Amino acid sequence: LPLEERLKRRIIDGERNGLEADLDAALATGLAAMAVINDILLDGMKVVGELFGAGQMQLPFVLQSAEVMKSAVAYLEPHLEKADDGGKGRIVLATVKGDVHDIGKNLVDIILSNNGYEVVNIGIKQPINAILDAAEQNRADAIGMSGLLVKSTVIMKENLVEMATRGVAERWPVLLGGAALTRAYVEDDLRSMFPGQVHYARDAFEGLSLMDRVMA
Ligand code: B1M
Repeated sequence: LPLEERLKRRIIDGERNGLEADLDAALATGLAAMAVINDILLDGMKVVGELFGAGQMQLPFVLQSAEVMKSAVAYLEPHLEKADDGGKGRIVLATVKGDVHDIGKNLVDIILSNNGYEVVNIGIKQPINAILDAAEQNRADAIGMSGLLVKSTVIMKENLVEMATRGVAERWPVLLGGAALTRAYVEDDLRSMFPGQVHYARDAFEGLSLMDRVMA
């Protein structure tokens, strides 16, 4: 198989053997590390999602694919462009309560960290209490919530309601992202009920440009 196809296959098949050599080979062709992630590896994850959704792939294999994806991102991380060294602002990032998906959240972490933000990544399955405590303790400038399950979109709404109830809606601009969200849900439904700022980020790069806007 050609290199790109082989790398994509590694994600789909959850095959780690030879991964690093293939990643090195991809970088040696002049591809940027981010392009390898976005244009090749994430394509593989997309196929994994489709196969799983269609009942053609069992969960343990999805997990293996996710592990290979994570290893690949970790291997590429030192090669990612680093524009800035922090100081642009601080964001608390979490995957919401009940949700374990963290590959997207961790990509957001990498992109923001490499572009001047300090990221306090508190992990997966985080209830709103933990998110707000972390934001308070770390004097965060913004809060980012990720979630991939449809039920996570409901949790995000509950989280915003809780922030409003506690009177902290205007304290932290909120960034929301994850595959189950839509722009319309965030910008029409959620925004109309939330007294503070709430933004939808389709991907990690939109997350970065939103942070740049929020902090300007
Ligand atoms: Co799960 N899973 N999964 N899964 N999984 C999905 C999400 C699903 C769509 C698959 C499918 O059915 N086709 C489906 C959800 C369906 C639904 O809710 N309607 C699903 C399901 C059902 C489940 C379980 C319930 C399965 C089960 O147990 N029966 C279970 C849930 C457990 C739980 O959370 N309580 C489960 C478990 C798992 C694994 C553990 C095996 C594994 C996760 C491993 C891990 O993350 N450590 C896994 C995986 C890998 C997937 C798929 C295949 C891939 C997700 C992924 O990593 N994508 C996924 C299919 C899909 O998404 N279509 C699926 C790559 C990643 C980079 O994309 O996170 O969307 P994503 O991030 C993007 C953007 O969304 C955005 O930036 C990134 C790109 O730059 N973004 C943000 C994300 N967060 C952001 C935050 C921001 C800004 C941008 O600011 C704060």
